[in-house]
Amino acid sequence: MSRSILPSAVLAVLALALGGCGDDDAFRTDRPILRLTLDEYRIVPQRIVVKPGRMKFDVRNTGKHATHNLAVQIPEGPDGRPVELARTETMQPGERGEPIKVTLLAGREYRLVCTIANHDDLGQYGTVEVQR
Ligand SMILES: [Cu+2]
Repeated sequence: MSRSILPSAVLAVLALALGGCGDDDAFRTDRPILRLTLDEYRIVPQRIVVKPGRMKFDVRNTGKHATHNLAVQIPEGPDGRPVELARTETMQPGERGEPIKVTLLAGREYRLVCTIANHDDLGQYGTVEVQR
């Protein structure tokens, strides 16, 4: 059983290493809508820069075998723990969720994450930076 775990762990580490290189690879948009895809185990695009205001997150699970969702969080709330602002329903592979809307404030950086199982640990997270 542990044999099947190892290759995916190695792939997850490789994915993290690849995702970490290059600092100017953020997706930038002035529009109030973000179309994101979820798969095993990523949020695409992973780094996003937007303008302040009401943002619509239109999310699809393009993965092959796992369910996913998308939560928008403030990384550190008053008690130092993440605060969830909104979360999509759980999507089956190939499914598109009902879009969620969140008001994003200038100067903040929000965290995106799939809250299912250990998908966060496997690399399924991202950021939304809000610039004027
Ligand atoms: Cu997931």
